[in-house]
Amino acid sequence: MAFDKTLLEVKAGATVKLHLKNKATSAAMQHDFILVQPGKDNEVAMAGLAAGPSKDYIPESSAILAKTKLLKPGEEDTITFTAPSTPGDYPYICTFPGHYPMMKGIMKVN
Ligand SMILES: [Cu+2]
Repeated sequence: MAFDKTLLEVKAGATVKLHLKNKATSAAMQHDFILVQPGKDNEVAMAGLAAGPSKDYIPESSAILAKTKLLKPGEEDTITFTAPSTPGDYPYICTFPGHYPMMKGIMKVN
């Protein structure tokens, strides 16, 4: 249970195309990719838990910069977004319950 890439590097303001595929085989293993403002990973993970299954554990939050859908095993999603204009290390997480401690990475904006 992890992202296969835990470090992504992009240029500030660049158009980023991201493809996420859930390669899990267990039906209980659902995943998403949620890119957040620096320092907001824990807050967004907790808000995801509070949002619950009816929201696919994806909260409404101004700290979220980009997100995929919540994917069941075998499903995939491609998103296009504009990278932040401010350089820095932006965390991304999976907000499915119990995954956040292990499923996270950093998008380095240069
Ligand atoms: Cu996950």
